[in-house]
Amino acid sequence: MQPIQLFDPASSTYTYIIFDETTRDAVIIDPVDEQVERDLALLRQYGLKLLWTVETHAHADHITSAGLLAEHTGAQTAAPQACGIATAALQLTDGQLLRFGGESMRALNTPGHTAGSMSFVWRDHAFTGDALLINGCGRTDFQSGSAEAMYHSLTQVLFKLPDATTVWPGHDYQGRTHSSIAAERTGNARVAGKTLEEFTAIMAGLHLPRPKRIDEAVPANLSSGIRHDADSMDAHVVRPAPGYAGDVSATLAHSWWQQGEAVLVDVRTDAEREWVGFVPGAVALAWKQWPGMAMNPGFDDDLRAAVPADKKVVLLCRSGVRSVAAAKRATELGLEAYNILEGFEGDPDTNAQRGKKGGWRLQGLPWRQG
Ligand SMILES: N[C@@H](CCC(=O)N[C@@H](CS)C(=O)NCC(=O)O)C(=O)O
Ligand SMILES: [Fe+2]
Repeated sequence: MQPIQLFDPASSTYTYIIFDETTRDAVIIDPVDEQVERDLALLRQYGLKLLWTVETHAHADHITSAGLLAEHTGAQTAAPQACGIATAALQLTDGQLLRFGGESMRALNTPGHTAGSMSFVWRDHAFTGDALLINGCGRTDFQSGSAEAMYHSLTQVLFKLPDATTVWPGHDYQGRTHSSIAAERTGNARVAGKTLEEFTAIMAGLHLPRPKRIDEAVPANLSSGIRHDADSMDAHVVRPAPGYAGDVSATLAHSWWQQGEAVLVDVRTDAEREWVGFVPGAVALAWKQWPGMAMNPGFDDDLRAAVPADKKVVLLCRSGVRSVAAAKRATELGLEAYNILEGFEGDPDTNAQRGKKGGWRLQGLPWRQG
C-alpha cells in the first residue's frame, strides 16, 4: 500500500496520509492549514478515522492544520519533543512507535534543518520532512539548524535505512514526488560522496532567502497552528523596560531563539540547573552579582563571546529578577537584551490566580532534568 501524497502549491509542502486498511485508523503527516477542507473531505471520502496528526518539525514557511484537524476529528497531535511544540499531546522521542490500528510508524531523530526535526518510517516508506529532500536537503541556516547535525542525520541515520525504502520528502520545489534511499545515498548532489567539510561548505554557500512567512509561521506552529486569541497575543508582544530592550514572554523568546535571531543565555547557577532543570542548547553563564560585590568576574567577556553583534540576547533566570540585572548589564555592553518574563519556573501562585501559565517550564518549552 502506498501513502496518499498531497501537495500545497503555495509552500510546495507535501502532506501524507497513511492508514490501516482494515480498521481505517489513519495518521496525517505535516498537514497545511490552507488545505484543511481538502484534507477533511479526503478523510471522509476514504472513510478514515484520523488518530494522529504528526509534525516533522516546527515549520517556517506555512502553518500546520494539526490543531484544526484535532478540533474537527478528535485526532491527537504529536510532534518531536525537541521542537518545543508545547500544545502537542504526544511529545515524540527517538525510536518511539506511533500505533494506528495494526500498523505502526517509527520516529527517528534527524536534526539539522532544525534541532528537533524528525523523520518517520512506516513499512518500507520514510517520511523525511526537511531532512532529506530529493537531490537535496533542508536548509540549515536558521531555527537552530546545523549542517554538522544534518550530515550525521543523512549519512548515519537515513542512509542506513534499507536501499529500497521509498523517500517521501517534506517539500519539493521542482515537482518531483518521491525517491529512494539508494538513489539519494548514491546520487544526492549535496551529500553523496561528500566529506563533512565539503557538505558544510555547500550548505554555507546556499544563501537562500528567508521564508516569507517565518515570523508568523514559527510562533503559530509552536502551538499546533491554533491562531492566537487576544489574550495569548499578549504573549507575543515585547514590553519595553527601562535600562534594557524589554521583557518578553518565554514563548516569544523561544521562537526568536528557534529562528536563530537570538542567543538564549541562562544566568542561573550550575547548582540550580542541576537541581531544577537544564534548557538544552542555552548558553550557561551564571549572574553572580549581589549588592556590594565587585562586578561579576568574567561575565562581560563570556557574554560578548557568546552573542554575535547581529543577534539579540534573551536572558533566563529562575523567576525573572537576575535576568533583569543581566539584561541591563548586557545593554551597557551594547547588546539588544531582553529579560524573559517569569524565568524558568514562573510563579505558580500568581499564574494560578490569573489563570495563566508563565515561565519557560510552565509553558511547556523544552528542558530536561539535571
Ligand atoms: N521560498 C520559501 C522558503 C523555501 C525554504 O526555505 N524552504 C526550506 C524548507 S522550510 C528549505 O529547507 N529549503 C531547502 C532548499 O531550498 O534547498 C518561502 O518563502 O516560504
Ligand atoms: Fe522546514
